[in-house]
Amino acid sequence: MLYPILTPSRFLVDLSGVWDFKLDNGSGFAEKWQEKPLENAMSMPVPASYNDLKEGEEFRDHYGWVFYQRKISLPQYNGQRLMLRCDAVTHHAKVYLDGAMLCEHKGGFLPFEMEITDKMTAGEHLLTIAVDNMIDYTTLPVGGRSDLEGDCVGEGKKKPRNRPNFDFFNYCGITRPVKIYTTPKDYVKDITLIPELKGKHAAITYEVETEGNGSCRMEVFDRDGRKVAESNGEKGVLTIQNATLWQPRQPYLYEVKVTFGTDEYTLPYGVRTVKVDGGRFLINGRPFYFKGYGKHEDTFPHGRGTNLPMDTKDISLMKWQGANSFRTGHYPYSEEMMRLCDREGIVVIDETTAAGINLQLGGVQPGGEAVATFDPKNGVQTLEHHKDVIRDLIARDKNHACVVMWSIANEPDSGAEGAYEYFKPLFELAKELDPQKRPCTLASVQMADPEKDCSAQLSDVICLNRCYGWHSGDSGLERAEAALRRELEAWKKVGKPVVFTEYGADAVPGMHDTTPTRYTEEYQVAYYEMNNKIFDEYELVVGEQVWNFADFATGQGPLCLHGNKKGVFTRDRKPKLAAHYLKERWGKIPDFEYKASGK
Ligand code: GCB
Repeated sequence: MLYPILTPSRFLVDLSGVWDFKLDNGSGFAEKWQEKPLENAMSMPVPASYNDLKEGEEFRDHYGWVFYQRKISLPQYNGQRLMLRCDAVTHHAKVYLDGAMLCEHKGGFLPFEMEITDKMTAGEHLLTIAVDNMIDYTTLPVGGRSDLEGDCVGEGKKKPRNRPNFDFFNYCGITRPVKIYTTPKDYVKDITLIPELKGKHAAITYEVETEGNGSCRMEVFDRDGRKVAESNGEKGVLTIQNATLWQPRQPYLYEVKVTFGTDEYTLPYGVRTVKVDGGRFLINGRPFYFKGYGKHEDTFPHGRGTNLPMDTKDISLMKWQGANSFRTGHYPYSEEMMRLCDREGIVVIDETTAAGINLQLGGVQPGGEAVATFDPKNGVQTLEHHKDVIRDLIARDKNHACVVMWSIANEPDSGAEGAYEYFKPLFELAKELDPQKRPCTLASVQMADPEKDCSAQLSDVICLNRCYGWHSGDSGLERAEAALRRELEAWKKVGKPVVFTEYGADAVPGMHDTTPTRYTEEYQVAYYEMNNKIFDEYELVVGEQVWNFADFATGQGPLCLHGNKKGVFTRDRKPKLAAHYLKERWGKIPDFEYKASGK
């Protein structure tokens, strides 16, 4: 799926701005709110999560549908094709134009689009997007079953609410831009590029999907605008002599220009290869070491809404520390962020929305009884949707140089009965769909045992989310160290490279002590020192991604101090002590050859 851009043949209109907005108390569809201007509407910016933008619990923790609305009118586009595109609506959308439904979409973090060419006649039109934030056993991320768990609010009355089976606030709304773009009637629909290195040269196998009549021409330009390769036809190979490679923290992007009839589309493109070889993770044939973070799209008051200044700042902070990578915990990030990572040379592990496929964690069991995660009748019912998410994610991100691995899920119940059967087809699907055949993984949960965890068989790289010294009781760092060593010894037998995709300890900013104790900034540093010492002892560990880059919002709980405080930076991006510690450590670790032999 192509990112919408302005080109000599395509127009682009961004509908960001203040829209009308209303919480639905349950009567919105019955009263047909989509057919007329919303009465008593509030003002609401798009894009943004709505939750933190008005006051009160009723608003922040609203359960169910809300309506967004605005008027649109367009100049005539000379018979061009008109598309309406939503970059992300969390979690479920119904889109209406003048009261008629255009499209329905499930899943809150990937784009969807619809053709409106014949519908946008002259004059004003009413665009309504109804958005639902309900999560349950059928959605990704997974939530508790609200039908079974309505809260009692007195006199036997029940009030349903979301029960996230994950540790981040269930932000929702129109969180990324809504756009209208045009294309000629005969147009470029999709572009697929597969890079290969042949000595100093790059051979890019390409395929262009088109609609209508025309002939296809490909041209590649370097940074100085010099043409370095060209080809005709919808399939072929573009050869760049003496290619400059896209490297972590030393990115280089070519521009690939596709012309089809009168249509033109230009894609920034980095040439690099990725491969797992024995115990090593190779980028451009050299053993790479991941240094960086698990992140969230989480800022105040945007929630998960697009925040380009913060994305830019985050990458600047990572570079300041010598970090080279992050994982998109726990959903695909905005296309703007992915393009930024291409530009800035930040390596990305690209994760699906599959958080919470684990009924051993969290109070999501109906009536309190234990339910096995993959129990066909009572367990999660996410498989088909999970496949759709993988399809849409790869369709969106397949050409990004920054993406080096797909993470199929975060902390699923990967050792449970039925886990292998659930995940095998998903790994196979990702492999089949990805033209570059990137490695696939899942971020495995603390209690996963290498003997039972299906990621031992399915993942190309073992990704471990481990909190020895934090979640593992109060027995101190010394015992935690021994337990971590024991676990690594067990993974050694599997013979695959290991990346720690999460390890972290909460630290309340400003809380200090001479003896490192939990929640102090000193303990967070001591925790990282211990973990990193062990990582350095094991050649199979080819990366460390700290949890989390910054403090972030979560639901409420007795052990939760206004959100999760595992950030190395505060939520407004001020460094804790650990930020300086990691800067010093990562400053000494090269991107390549740190664990050269990978035993
Ligand atoms: C995890 C989860 C992450 C949590 C983290 C924590 O394992 O993957 O979403 O935020 O633990 O801090 O507890």
